[in-house]
Amino acid sequence: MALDLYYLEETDSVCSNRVVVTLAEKGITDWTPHKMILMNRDQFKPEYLKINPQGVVPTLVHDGVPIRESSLICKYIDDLYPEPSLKPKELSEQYRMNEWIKLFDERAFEATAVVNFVTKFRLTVPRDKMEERWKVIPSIDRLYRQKSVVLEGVESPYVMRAIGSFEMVFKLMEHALSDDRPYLMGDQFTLAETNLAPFVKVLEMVRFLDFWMEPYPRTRAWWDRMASRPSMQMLDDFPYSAVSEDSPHAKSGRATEVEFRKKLEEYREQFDHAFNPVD
Ligand SMILES: N[C@@H](CCC(=O)N[C@@H](CS)C(=O)NCC(=O)O)C(=O)O
Repeated sequence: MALDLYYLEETDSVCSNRVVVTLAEKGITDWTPHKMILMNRDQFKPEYLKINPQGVVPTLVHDGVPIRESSLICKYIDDLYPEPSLKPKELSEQYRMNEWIKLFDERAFEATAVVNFVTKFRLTVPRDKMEERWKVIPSIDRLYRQKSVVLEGVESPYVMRAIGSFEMVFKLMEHALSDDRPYLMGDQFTLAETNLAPFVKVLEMVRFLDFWMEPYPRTRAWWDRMASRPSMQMLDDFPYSAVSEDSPHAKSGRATEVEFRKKLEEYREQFDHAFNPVD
């Protein structure tokens, strides 16, 4: 059996990291790495577009068959190697896990990209480099989002949307974890964890995690459990990590913190009442 992974090896490459962390959690090592570099436009090379027509990373190729979409790749890997299983046994519980993953795909992915762009990309990538990138970006959604966030900073409406998305995710998590379960699905560590932890990692990289998670102590404890796992610690060895206080993520995050926190407070004042999970 041949498993080839086309991915980005960077601490903040969230979609690739979902897959890398899932492989590590399952103890799978016999895969062939194909490291991609976005700045070299590897994702738009004809041979890559054949396996991923949207020109996005990652792609897993299993015996010549391409599997796309990071959350689906993680499920595929878990089905391909049943042990140790990263999904609950009960069908209804599998559905619940998939409901979490759908929420992370739909809300947390874009929110994480916005946090990364309003900090590191906005403050460290030269504007002419961004303009070059925007001229050839194939997705109108990404173009509007990136331009708005880079040009308007925290005043971009996408920033409020991102705050709303993470707030919704954290409120749902805090509620689910209120029975002191260690993981979202109970005692079992599952794909719900591997599909969210790389996103939350970016909040840690830009030093937003401590203030953002203040009202969510159980979610914070969940994150501390994630952060202590070797599969997550491995990400700190990748390029662009933010262990150092001088890293671009740490510096640009700290430079944005005051104005970002104001937006978070504004959101909580206006919308906190609007969404509160109950049993
Ligand atoms: N929904 C896709 C999204 C993949 C995605 O957007 N990947 C980013 C890197 S994290 C990418 O390839 N960006 C290409 C670009 O910026 O040109 C998935 O989950 O796999």
